[in-house]
Amino acid sequence: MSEDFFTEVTGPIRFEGLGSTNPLAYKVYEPDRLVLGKRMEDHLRPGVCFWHSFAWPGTDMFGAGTLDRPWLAGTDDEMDAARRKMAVAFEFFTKLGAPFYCFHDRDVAPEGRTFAEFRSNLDALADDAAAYQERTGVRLLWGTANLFTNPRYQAGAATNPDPEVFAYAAAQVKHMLEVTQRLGGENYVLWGGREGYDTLLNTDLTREGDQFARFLHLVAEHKHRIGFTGQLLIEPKPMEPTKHQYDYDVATVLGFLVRHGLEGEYRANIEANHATLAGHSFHHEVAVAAATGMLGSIDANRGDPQNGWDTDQFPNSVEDLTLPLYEILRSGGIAPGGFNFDAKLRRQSTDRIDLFHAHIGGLDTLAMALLAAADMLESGELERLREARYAGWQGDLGSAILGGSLTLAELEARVADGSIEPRRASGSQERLENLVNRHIWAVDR
Ligand code: XLS
Ligand code: NI
Ligand code: NI
Repeated sequence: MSEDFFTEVTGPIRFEGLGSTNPLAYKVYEPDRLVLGKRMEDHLRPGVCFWHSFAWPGTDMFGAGTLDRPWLAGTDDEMDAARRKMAVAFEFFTKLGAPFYCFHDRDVAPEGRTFAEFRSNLDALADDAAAYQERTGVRLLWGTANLFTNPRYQAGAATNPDPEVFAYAAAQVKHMLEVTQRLGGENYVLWGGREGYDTLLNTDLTREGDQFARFLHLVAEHKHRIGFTGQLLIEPKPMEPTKHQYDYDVATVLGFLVRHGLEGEYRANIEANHATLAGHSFHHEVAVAAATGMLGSIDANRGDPQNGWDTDQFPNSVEDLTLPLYEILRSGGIAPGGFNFDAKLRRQSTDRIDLFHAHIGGLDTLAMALLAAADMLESGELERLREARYAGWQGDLGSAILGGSLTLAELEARVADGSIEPRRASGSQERLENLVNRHIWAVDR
């Protein structure tokens, strides 16, 4: 089934360069441009998310849907509506020129009355998706199961006080993992939607932690059993919808994995707005993941500095994205992850074409940040200065300490006899900040 919903856009969005005033052209994003020897598209691996763009009508907690999404309006035949939604989504992916997409089971398939019905709806729509992928070349960056919308999950999925809810969530994840595999998905994401608590008064933290670990073990075991070769990813978020979410941030997730013997099975899907909700910068979360082998994939978006919730806006700040991209390049790239636009239109952006403006802007911003980051990495300036700061550790004392050949008492003796006399060195933060800005300002667009 072909669709013609976005009639204002006829062909794929093209690169026209910074001189172009055409709002429907890329100014910086040029998929085939080589950056550090690799195509821009292969660096960024951008993906469109199904939920915000096609499964959300523009509701907020005070108002009804505002967006023009006719397939979401009540209909007698839910499968027809779901097929239309998928047709429009693939029309969008191809017109935008996005190589990837992501979805939750529930974004594409009507729930039906029973799990068996849901599963067969999902299978039918996955067959459609496979045909669209084949025809368009668009690939699945990741799949995931929605374990948070249905009221059954009000008290969590794996961490629910009721084991039957755990079982239900397990069934959903098993099936969606298999659908993801069938569609050639390169990753599978677990966002702990309601894995957390609203109040400690009714919460058994020890028990819920054990349940969660069991769930993650089951998923990893099933991945190996079916031979899924993609990455398993956990998406940290500190709060919302629950008051406190267990997967608070990258460091917390890593600690949990290590404590439960799950290290090596999961990496992180880092979302910019979740980082800021946790009181971190996006740069911090990416850097922690890169430093600990946890870098998996990115949910690209941004929050609003004045609002304390997950506003999921499209990224538009090169300053904010350059350093995260620098960390990513430095650690060898984001593949098999990518940059999924987990971002939604503002509720008043009601024209169909707004979806294009949003993604074009997001892609151009990412592309610009990539260029600045690549330029900075190529110059080697930051790396040299960082290394120089730790130069002392290359000497005898440093290697002896790290090699484990010096005891606390021996260190005391050396300090006491005056042979160790530390001198302070400047951290030169402002100089480094200027250096970063120079690369952003001078980048060859
Ligand atoms: C919500 C999350 C969600 C995940 C996928 O805040 O970002 O969209 O990415 O379940
Ligand atoms: Ni997300
Ligand atoms: Ni989010």
